[in-house]
Amino acid sequence: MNNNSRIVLHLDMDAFFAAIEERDKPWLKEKPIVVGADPKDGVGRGVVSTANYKAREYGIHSAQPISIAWRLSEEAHRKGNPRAIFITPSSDRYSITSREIMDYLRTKGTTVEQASIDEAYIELPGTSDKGQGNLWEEAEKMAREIKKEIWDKQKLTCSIGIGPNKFIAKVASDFKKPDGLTVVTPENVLDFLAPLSIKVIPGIGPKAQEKFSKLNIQTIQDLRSLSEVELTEFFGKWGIAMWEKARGIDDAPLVTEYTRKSIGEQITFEKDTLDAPFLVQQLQKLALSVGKYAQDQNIAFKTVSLTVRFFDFETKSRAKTLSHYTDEATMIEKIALQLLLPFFDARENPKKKPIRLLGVRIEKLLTAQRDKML
Ligand code: TTP
Ligand code: MG
Repeated sequence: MNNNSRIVLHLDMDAFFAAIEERDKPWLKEKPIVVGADPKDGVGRGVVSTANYKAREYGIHSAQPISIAWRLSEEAHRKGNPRAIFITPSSDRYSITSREIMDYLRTKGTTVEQASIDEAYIELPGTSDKGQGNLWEEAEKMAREIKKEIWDKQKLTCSIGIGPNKFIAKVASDFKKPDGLTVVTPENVLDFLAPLSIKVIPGIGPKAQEKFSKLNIQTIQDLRSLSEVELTEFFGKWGIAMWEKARGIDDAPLVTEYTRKSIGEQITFEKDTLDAPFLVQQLQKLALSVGKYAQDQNIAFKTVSLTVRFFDFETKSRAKTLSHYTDEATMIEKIALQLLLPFFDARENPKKKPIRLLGVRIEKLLTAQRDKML
């Protein structure tokens, strides 16, 4: 085994928002659960945030229009299954749980990267007198400990992947879900990847998949038939990264400082509207929520931006950048309101078009180093 290989662990919580709901509300136990916008008996707007694994059996998934999720649940019901239970997200509880889990993980390793609300990478020191073989066993033991601790403390399950880099670790954590643990040692990397869909490679979305499918390339094994030069011709600079990923090569380091570029939230209304008091109130809610998230994460910002989508889907974004960073949540509301006002008159909305969606976002973020614990 290669003695210089890294050991990276990737953890991703299972059906995160839905699992928290199931844990906190005993009457939801073992039921199909969908967290997302209110379906309003099938005419609701907005999307699914997530669904638990029972609801996924109905074909329901993240980012799907909530009206479709509703239809799938009704369809399942007609076939004799229980209807899915639809729940509006309560983000406070999710961020508290996330924070507790992340803080716990920071006690397990010196290098921890929080990659989203429910996923993190941990890099283990890669060399030891005990030799690499032992280190991989230790990593697996640690993963079991983490899973047990998260279950004992939070009554939630997660899936963990262990590999020689971030890419392999992430693919491995997704390999067996829920409650999975997959270890891919350096000598198994090529075999592990070979049969998987090229979709697992970051950057290969539906468009690239379509391109590849014309070349009869579906799996990573298939992808290996293309040379670096061919891939570069097809995909420009992405080509080399794809060639490398197909062979399990990834040098990306963990980003231990929280490096998100922006934080935002948006809301789609039941009815398109230009009712000023209502829109102002909705904007305040969004600003408050973004501000709270930023505060929870110790993030300061310089820019606040507002997105307005009209009933006909024309979308305008307006932003204001301050001269200094601030972590004052009230600034978000203040600036967002300033940006919204011209939409009530001819400056931004001469035809008085009703509004379908509002979004508030903070950008140019400054993050406190949160990895200094232990
Ligand atoms: P994911 O980890 O992508 O999904 P998950 O944890 O619900 O399920 P899995 O077992 O497949 O990991 O996202 C974490 C949370 O982020 C998810 O619970 C809800 C939220 N989320 C959204 O709000 N919208 C989205 O489109 C996605 C993908 C996630
Ligand atoms: Mg998850």
